[in-house]
Amino acid sequence: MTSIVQSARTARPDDWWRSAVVYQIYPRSFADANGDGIGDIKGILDHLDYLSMLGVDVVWLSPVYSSPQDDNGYDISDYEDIDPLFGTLDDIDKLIEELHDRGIKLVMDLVVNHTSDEHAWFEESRDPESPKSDWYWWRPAREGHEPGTPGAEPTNWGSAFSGPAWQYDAARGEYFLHIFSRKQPDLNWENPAVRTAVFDMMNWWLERGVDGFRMDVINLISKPEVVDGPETPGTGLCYDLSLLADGPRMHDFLGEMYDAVLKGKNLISVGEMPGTTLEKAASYTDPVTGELSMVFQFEHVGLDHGANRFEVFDWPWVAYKKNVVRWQDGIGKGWNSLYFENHDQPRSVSRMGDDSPQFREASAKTLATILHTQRGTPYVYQGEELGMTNYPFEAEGDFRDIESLNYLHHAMQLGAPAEAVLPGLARGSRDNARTPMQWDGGVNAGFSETGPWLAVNPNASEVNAVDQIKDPESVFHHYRRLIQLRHDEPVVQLGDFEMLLPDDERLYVCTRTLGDEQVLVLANVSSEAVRLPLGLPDHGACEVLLATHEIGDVDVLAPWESRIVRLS
Ligand code: TEU
Ligand code: CA
Repeated sequence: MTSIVQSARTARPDDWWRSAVVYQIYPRSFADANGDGIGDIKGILDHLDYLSMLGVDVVWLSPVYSSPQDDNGYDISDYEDIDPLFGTLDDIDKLIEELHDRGIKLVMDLVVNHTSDEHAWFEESRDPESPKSDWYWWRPAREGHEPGTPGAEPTNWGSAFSGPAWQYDAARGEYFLHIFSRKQPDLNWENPAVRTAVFDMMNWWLERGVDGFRMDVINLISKPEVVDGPETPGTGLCYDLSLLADGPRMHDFLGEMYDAVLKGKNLISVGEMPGTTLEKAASYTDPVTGELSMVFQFEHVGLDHGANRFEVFDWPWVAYKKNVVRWQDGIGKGWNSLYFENHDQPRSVSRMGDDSPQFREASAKTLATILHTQRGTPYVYQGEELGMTNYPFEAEGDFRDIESLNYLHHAMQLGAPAEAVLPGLARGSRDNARTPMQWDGGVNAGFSETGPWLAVNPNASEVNAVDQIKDPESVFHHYRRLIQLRHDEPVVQLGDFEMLLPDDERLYVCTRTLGDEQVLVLANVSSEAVRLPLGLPDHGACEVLLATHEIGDVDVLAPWESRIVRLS
């Protein structure tokens, strides 16, 4: 259903973000200025010149708001204050100012599918007589069941963090919905007062000077009918998050948000949308009727998963290439975000590349070449620009993430021995992305004076920012050049995408075309040398825009070699 407001919308002129590159900071792991082992805003302030050198246009800052830190800040107890762990409102004002002085914009994380259970709104809501009694998803026990007993949950919905998605609240005598942890109750967006409160808060941040929002699981704000879903085999629960996604009122809610907050302000807005479809993503980002600049979709990051993210297979390149084509073509007039990494994904060089000492650098560069020559807005996650790798996790005590630990404990309750679960956890855990940023080869990798909250990767002496800044051939400088290329070349920003050799398992080859301009991307995604097949566009005498290796034989790509050449 298209509302009147939406159909009255005109194309946005404010689409500067089509040529931008975004850098994500996960503050807990970026830099610790006060020596408590946890990253903070002052730590970010100490490294702004690093971001300038890299050349990024926007910083997306993961949550720094008041929070009990059950999910590292994605459980917010006050949207309009900063957690003392990270600093103060003065610190954030300073960050906005100093970023702006360098021509960098700041995007805040907006986590409004749920709050913390320690948010005043939730505490009030637990009282059925309070004006906020309907601000969350309260439901009575399943009919014929004693409230609070096993199986009495209103539906069989499973939480993304294992176990039922309903928690019994003895004070209220009812259950509340939490798609994530039980300390993250879902807000009831059906209630107009909830929407107004969220929009007011967003405008409060815009008045403080921020330039946009990254919207956490925003396609979960409109829920489907509250009824049982199909059981995920062997679990007794329905764990399919996509069944809860993209509910019927998404366009109403986002349309209201657009009108109340986003419209006409030159902002960047990106909706994180697990389980969304290509068609939906295109509609959310349509330049005329859509509500958002772009989305994070999840199809490509699920390609190497079995039953869940802790069952990980080798990276399926042919399937990935097919998926790239599907999204590059299918998003149409809409717009996509380009990412391999963020704070929820394992490190790409370990997952898709070859993180052995011999090929780590080349594969990190080539993965970057592949991502940064697609159409869309590229995101760089802290440390990705250094080719940081997964951590060699072994024991339960090595992990910190609630998702990993809940999964392990839940599997053990169901009878699995820890040894059977830990290898999958090591490969799939979000903690791989959350080890401290490797600034230098010294104590705690230059992240902190103190032992950090999550161990530093033992390879910090070989993989760190200080060394890479000095080395013009480093992964860092490759990223810097790719970012420069996006800024300089309209064909990289906007050109049409064509995949060549779609069925080749070792080569990733594509062209981008804009008017008379055309570039060719050649990449070897294997750890063996590969001879290029006949029939590719003639490129031997063309201008090389960026290459990972000294070019010897133009028709042979060394392991993980990639080149970007100008065909026209
Ligand atoms: O993540 C949502 C999400 O669906 C996943 O990427 C998530 O990591 C989950 O593990 C699925 O397996 C967002 C945030 O990025 C994440 O850090 C939060 O934990 C989550 O929402 C809840 O706010
Ligand atoms: Ca600190």
